[in-house]
This record gives sequence, structure tokens and C-alpha cells, in this order.
Amino acid sequence: MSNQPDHSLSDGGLAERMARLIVHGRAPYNAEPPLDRLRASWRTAAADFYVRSHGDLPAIDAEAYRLEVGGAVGRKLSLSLTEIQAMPQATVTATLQCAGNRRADMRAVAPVSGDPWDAGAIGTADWTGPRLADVLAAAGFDRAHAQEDLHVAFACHDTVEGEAYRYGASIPMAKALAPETLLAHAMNGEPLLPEHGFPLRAVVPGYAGVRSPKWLASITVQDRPSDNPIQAGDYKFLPPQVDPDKVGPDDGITIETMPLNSAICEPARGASLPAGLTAVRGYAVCGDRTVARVDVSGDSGRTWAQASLEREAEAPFAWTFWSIDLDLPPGEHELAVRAWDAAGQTQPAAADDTWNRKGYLSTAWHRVRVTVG
Ligand SMILES: Nc1nc2c(c(=O)[nH]1)N[C@H]1C(S)=C(S)[C@@H](COP(=O)(O)O)O[C@H]1N2
Ligand SMILES: [Mo]
Repeated sequence: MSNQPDHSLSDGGLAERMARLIVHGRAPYNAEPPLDRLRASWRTAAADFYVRSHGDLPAIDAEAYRLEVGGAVGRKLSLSLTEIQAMPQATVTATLQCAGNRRADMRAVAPVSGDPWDAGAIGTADWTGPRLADVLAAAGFDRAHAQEDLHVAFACHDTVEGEAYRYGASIPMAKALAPETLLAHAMNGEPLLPEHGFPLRAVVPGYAGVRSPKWLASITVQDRPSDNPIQAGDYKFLPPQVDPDKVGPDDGITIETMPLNSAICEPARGASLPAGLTAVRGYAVCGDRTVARVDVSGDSGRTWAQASLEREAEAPFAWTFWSIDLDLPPGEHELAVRAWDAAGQTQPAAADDTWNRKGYLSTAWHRVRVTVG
């Protein structure tokens, strides 16, 4: 453990990293990278990766750290970080995206609660650690004889002003056992940064970021979803008329698999561009499914052209980068992007179509106004 960076929050470089990002809040710390920097690298550097936290960042002593594994397993486990790193390791390239990504577009329709994320509450990294399935098997969980409808619930070490803050979430057993689901101690080959969950987090590719708990304390196999408010009440996709403060655990759509989405990262909103070809570039995502096509419009969606796609074939849980050169005449233009999935479905045209009071799953065509000189 001696070769690990110092993760104490005062001198761990957090202030420098914070200065690189667009900060929505300091306590809790929430920040996203500028979109051109996000689009510059297919794998997002840890320091450029958006941060979404509900409480303060806990400082965890890696030497003393233990992950407790319990519930409907054969035997309880209490694993040190060294023991977790000694298990068979997997590396999965996966995009993580907040359910509130692009909320700013929904806020333009009508007020919504939550931070006004632009399109940067997303990132892609190589995550390394044991598969959750292997950790459950080590605890004697027998998938062949398990009852149906089990869930894996996560509890975490978040704090608020020094007091424990109860963050928790759960995933259905089928996703917990899927080969892409990991308990990650490394991001892009380095130990997790404190803001990304040091020393251990879940990574549940294709699901909303909220289901990838950071600073893991325990995992429990149980016959129902987590009763934590984060799971039971928050992070539900609701019809527009429904008040999020009045929903019960059975109301709304629990946000798990993320929907089709795309964004223009360059040029920037409001940019003044020289005459000639304009390079338009961005990302598209489709949860744990595939982006099949990306269309870009230079005229607010009246006409469209198909962008070229760029992705790694062996990374099915990662985003697709796209690019196209548009020949725009002088004047003002509204660029727009929409992605398509393998079933031939696409994104809604307007944020009004899916507006909800919490501003979740903001997936309308992403529009950027520019002026060509
Ligand atoms: N313990 C804990 N885990 C958490 C959160 C949190 O506040 N506490 N935020 C969740 C949310 S909403 C998202 S989008 C992702 C963000 O992960 P990141 O900050 O590493 O990008 O972490 C998830 N895991
Ligand atoms: Mo999130």
C-alpha cells in the first residue's frame, strides 16, 4: 500500500482538480468537465471525470478498510483491500453517467430540482477489480440454487459534517451477476481518487451512476430492493404532474438502464466560427445497448446528415464518439444531434417531451447555436 498516493483531502490535490472543473457545489462536491475537454479523450482522465456526491467525501484508511459481505449468502465475509486485490481481477471499459446529465436543458422548459448539469455528467474509464459475481461466490452464494428476485444492496461510508450519511442503493441479482459488474479499486490503472470512491466502489455498466455506489462499506444479498431513500424514493422517472415528494417505493420507473442520449461537445454553445467547414463532434450513449447511428443537423433538425462513429469493438459498455464536418453558410445556425439505437428508435425532439420535476433522463436532441462569419 506504500506506493499509493496520499488521499488525505487537505493535500491530495483535490483543490487543483476542482479548479479544472465546472463546480456546481463544493459541499456536497459536484462538478463536471468542460465539453471540449471531455470530447478530447475517449477514456476520461480521473481528474476530468465528473463528480457527483450526496454528502462529504469520506477519508478512508486503506490499511484498516474492510468490505462486509452478508445477507442471503453461504457465509459472511469481511475482506481487506489486499484480499480484494488478491482475487481474480477484471478490467471493464465502461461509461458512467448521472441520471441528471443534461438537466440544464430540462430546466430551460420549467423549474426542476437538482444541480443544472450540462452534458458533462458522464465519463468513460477502465475500471479494475473483482467481479461482483466472484465476490458473491466467495461468500458461498450459490447462483444455481438461489431464489428468484434477489437484489444486492450496497451501503457506503458517506459523511455529512463528520456524521454518517446513509447513502445506499441496490441492483437486481441478474445485473449483479453479469460479467461487466465489478467492485473497482482502480480507475484507468490507478487507485480510485477520493472523490470517485476510494478505496472501493461498485461499477454497474450501463446503469445510471447512482447504482454504482462509492466508498463501499457492505454488500447484502436480500429479497427486496434497498430501502434506502436513494433507492426507494429518489432516482425515479416520474410523469410530469407527479410530485417527487409524494411518491412511494412502488411509484415511478426506477432508473436503472440509461436511455439513448447524445450531445454536441464542439463547437461550444454561442461560438463564432470562421466560414468554411465546421467540425462538429460529440458523444452518444445507449445504456447497456448499442448506438447504431448518429444524425447531425445544421438547421435545427429540418435536414440531417450521418456522422462517423468511433468506438472500441471490445468495449460494449462505453460511449460512442461521433464527428462530422458541416458546410454552414454565413449566419446564425442551430446545430442539433440525435442518436438511434439498434431497434431504430431515436431521442425526443424537445425537452418538453420528457420533462419531469427532478430533471432526470434529459435526452432531447442536443442543440447548440453558433454564428458563422
Ligand atoms: N457512496 C456514494 N456513492 C455514489 C454517490 C454518492 O453520493 N455516494 N453518488 C452516485 C451518483 S448519483 C453518481 S452519478 C455516481 C458518480 O460517480 P463519480 O463521482 O465517480 O463520477 O456515483 C454514485 N455513487
Ligand atoms: Mo447521479
